[in-house]
Amino acid sequence: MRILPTISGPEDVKKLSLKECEQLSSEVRQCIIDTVSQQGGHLASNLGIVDLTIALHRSFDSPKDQIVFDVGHQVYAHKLLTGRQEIFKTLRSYHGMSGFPSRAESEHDLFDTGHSSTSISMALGLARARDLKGENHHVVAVVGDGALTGGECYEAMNDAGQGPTRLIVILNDNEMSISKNVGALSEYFKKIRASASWYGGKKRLKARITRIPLIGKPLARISENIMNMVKSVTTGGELFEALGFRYLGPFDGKNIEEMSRVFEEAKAIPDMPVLIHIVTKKGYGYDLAERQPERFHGTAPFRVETGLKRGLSSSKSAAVCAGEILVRLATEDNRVLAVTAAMRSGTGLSEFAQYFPQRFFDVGIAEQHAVTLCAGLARGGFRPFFAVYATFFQRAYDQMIHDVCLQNLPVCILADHAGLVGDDGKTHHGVFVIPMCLSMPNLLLLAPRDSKEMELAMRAVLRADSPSVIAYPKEQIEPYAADIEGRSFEIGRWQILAEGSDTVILAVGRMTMHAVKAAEILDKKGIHAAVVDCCSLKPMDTDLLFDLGARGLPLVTVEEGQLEGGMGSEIARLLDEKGLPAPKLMIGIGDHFVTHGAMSCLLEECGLMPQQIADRVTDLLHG
Ligand SMILES: Cc1ncc(C[n+]2csc(CCOP(=O)(O)OP(=O)(O)O)c2C)c(N)n1
Repeated sequence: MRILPTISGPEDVKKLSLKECEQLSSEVRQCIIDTVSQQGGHLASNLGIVDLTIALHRSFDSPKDQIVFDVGHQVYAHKLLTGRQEIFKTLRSYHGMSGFPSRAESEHDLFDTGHSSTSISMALGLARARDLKGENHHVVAVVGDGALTGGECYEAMNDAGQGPTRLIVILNDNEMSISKNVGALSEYFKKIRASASWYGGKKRLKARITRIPLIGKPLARISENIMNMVKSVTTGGELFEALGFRYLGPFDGKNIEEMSRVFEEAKAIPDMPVLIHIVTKKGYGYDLAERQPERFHGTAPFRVETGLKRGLSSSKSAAVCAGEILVRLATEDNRVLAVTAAMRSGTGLSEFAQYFPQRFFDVGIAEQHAVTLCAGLARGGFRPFFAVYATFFQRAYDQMIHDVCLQNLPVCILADHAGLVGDDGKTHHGVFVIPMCLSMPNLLLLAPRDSKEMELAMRAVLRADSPSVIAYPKEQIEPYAADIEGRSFEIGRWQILAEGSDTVILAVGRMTMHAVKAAEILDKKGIHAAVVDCCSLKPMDTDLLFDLGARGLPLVTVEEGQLEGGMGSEIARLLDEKGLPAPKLMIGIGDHFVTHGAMSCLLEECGLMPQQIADRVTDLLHG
């Protein structure tokens, strides 16, 4: 009989025998494989954490006990065990289940998360709140070894180590971030894990002693006590002990019984934080994901038998284009360096890393450090390009202002995944990058509309001696608009993509293509709209803007980002300063967070599809 369908909440997990838990574990894994192969999603991390999740729900009493998962991409088993089996098949689809923790979905999800390295701070806050209220439940943070490369974890541990707050941190160590984990800490964990091989030896020795007739069993008990005493001396964890934590581990993340026992032990430790080191295997239970954990970290729908993606896309992502361009630039100019914060392949830098290993730096999940490192590299005479998803770049707001722009250093941020990103949803949309950057003095902010413009933009910033951000979307940006007569990309110059006598649509990035299509729709209705590509957002092309403003045609702005403080607002401010009328219509994302789902659904929801733009322009002119 299948066990998973009988689990409607953690209380049902607690009723299971150990053997039944093991059966549940393989059913959960199968369900995750089946669903992710249909829907896409984070596979390898979720497979690796199934047994640990079952052990957590056996020992802790969620939602009374509070469990916070770091990042939140690995909560599929948690969702399946906390009453969400029915909606699991809708994973990451529009109006379906989120791929990340979601407060709206369940009382078992404490925060809506998607960014890394926040769980220990969140859990410490919950634990202190508990103590202030005189409550006594447990608070648990589950954090990966990748997430533990993020500095915020150490700020939190340093604080927690002051005691006397009771807090349990579980280190889910699978040796992987998205790719192989990097840095001195990953070496440290390697040493601790190596000492864990001692456990295998210990188990074998115990089995052998137990088999000795008559005295075997008591002898095994005595020797285990001695071995346990040795354990705390030999297994490391000094780093965490120095931070004021009690360190327990490492333990086998496939052994539900052992983990349950350790969790019970940890629950009994009073008035201090405890770190439990669990060793798991990314991709566990699906051979292809075990062998290629990076490929299956996050995946599009795929065929289970072969691992091949369903529906191959022939076009290159913008990230791959950026990576290829960077290789070309690095070949021509040996000052060019590439930096990533644990997103080597995601940001298209794998090729660069192969060709120029000395000029490539993976700093771990440390966007703040990455930006300031770039400041140092630029100050030292180099031209660093930091390729980062726009949403994670938000982390480095102050570093960008204080360490880069204030120093006026030639650091270039390649802000990938700018705009909506689709099924990862609200934690991942890169819709704040324009408002975030428009106010930074000395900064160049460029948003090329396609791969051809992207190369021109990257070459332009290399020639300029300034801080810069080049923003581009997640998906492909194949050239689509014909060359503008003899005109090459220029910082501070916009490009007229279509002429028109009734209105002017000022658009940026991917929205320029939507504006061109909207203009075609309008044309059929007898409305002639000019379309301008505002590819240089800082500085803006004020000559052209004021000229257009002075013509008296109604202006419309279209951007795939927050309207507050965005391109339209800035254009309105500039026009107002000049005594010219503000745009009549500003299209973009309102003052809310956008959900997850297929990109087309989200663009539609935000009113950013060509037909919707055309309809609103029609209403403006004829309404
Ligand atoms: C601030 C931030 N930067 C980058 C990412 C992208 N990212 C998502 S998961 C991940 C790796 C996490 O590794 P780990 O914590 O070890 O978890 P695992 O997937 O190995 O279980 C990265 C880099 C992110 N979510 N947040």
